[in-house]
Amino acid sequence: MSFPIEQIRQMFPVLHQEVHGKPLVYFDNAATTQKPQSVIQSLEGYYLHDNANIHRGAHALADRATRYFEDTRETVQKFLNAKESAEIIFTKGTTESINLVAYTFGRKFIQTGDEIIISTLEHHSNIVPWQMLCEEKGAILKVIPINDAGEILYEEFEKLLTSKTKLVSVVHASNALGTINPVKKIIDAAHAVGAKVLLDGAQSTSHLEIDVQELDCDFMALSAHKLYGPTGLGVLYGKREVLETMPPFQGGGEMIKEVTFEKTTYNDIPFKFEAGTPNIGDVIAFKYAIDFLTEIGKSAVKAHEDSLLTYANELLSSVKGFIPVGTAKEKVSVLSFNINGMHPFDVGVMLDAKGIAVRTGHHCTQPLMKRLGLEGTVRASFAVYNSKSEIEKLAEGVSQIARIKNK
Ligand code: 7TS
Repeated sequence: MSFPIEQIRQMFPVLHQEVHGKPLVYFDNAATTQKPQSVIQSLEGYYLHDNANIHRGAHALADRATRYFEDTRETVQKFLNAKESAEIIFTKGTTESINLVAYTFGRKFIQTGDEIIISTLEHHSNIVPWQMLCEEKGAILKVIPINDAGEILYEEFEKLLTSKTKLVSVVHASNALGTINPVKKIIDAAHAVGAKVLLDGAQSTSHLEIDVQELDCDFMALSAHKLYGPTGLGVLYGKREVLETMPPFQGGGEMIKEVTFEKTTYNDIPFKFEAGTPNIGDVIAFKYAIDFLTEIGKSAVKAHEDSLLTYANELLSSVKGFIPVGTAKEKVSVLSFNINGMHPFDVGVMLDAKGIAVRTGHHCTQPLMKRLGLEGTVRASFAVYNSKSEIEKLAEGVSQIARIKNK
């Protein structure tokens, strides 16, 4: 069966508009994806009919809101193939999920002289929390190097592992280059020295089949807004046995069993990590985003996006002055590039004038850009609703822009 691209595009109202008098081509999906009608309708329906605070009300609306909220937790559990829904914690996003681990697991288990390993490919949100922790604790941050294609040097990673390694925190798929890391190998090697592993799944979860039990990662962080869901919402998956050893993140309502002025006892997971009223409406709507992806099927999504990436590479490689950045063998649908002699921002503005939305700059990966000797790149990132004709528009646009400089 051919991929039902037109049917899928119809589900995304925002795509059907003109920008600067040109039909919108949205290629900024690694920053955030657009939302299907079902997600938008769920948000509207929640505030029209169901709005109530959860977990503590005796009335019908509170009961309904709680049920829908917990339905999403179960949907996420199945989506990641976690063992139980208690291992799914709702956060504000990948950034908060990583910070939660740094503040709780990190503060408790990482001491002076201990080591944390990350990679050169990391987003700032998987660098800075660990630097802050290392500074506080006198721990050591080690970085896995990469080759010029943007792939980590696995043998170098093995050399960095020691009995002092307490945590390995790596990106599953790079936002700046698209590289898919060999995470299963990384996890197994880290476990062999007794280290825990956190995967930054911000970019992988919308493209790749995820099975946290098979991967055996201890934590996975993700953002709903990169998965066709609402902004300001994310998930931290953690193994029960690890989460149970961790102190709470924030103190407040919901995360307690009993409070007296002398002593407080904490709630069970996942509630121990969900202090205060959560983002109820967005959590409820997130279920529809996952259902949307699950119905199409991740393997069909990946095949479609791979074909877009291959087509884009094919068309753009014949453009004079086109310099691809990040040529790893295993990639998600991210195409980073530069045009010889042009600043990435200027290319982005010129593409925008043609209705084509891309991102330019360092993509919150400044150390990676430094390693590559670049100030930044132009990044086109493709999603399930993008089409081959949009890739042709990108290639045509880039070709026109490149001709100005590279005659
Ligand atoms: N990790 C990776 C790999 C990311 O791509 C991002 C966001 C984050 C963490 C942080 O996610 P947040 O939802 O908490 O902000 N990446 C991008 C990007 O590539 N362009 O804009 C945001």
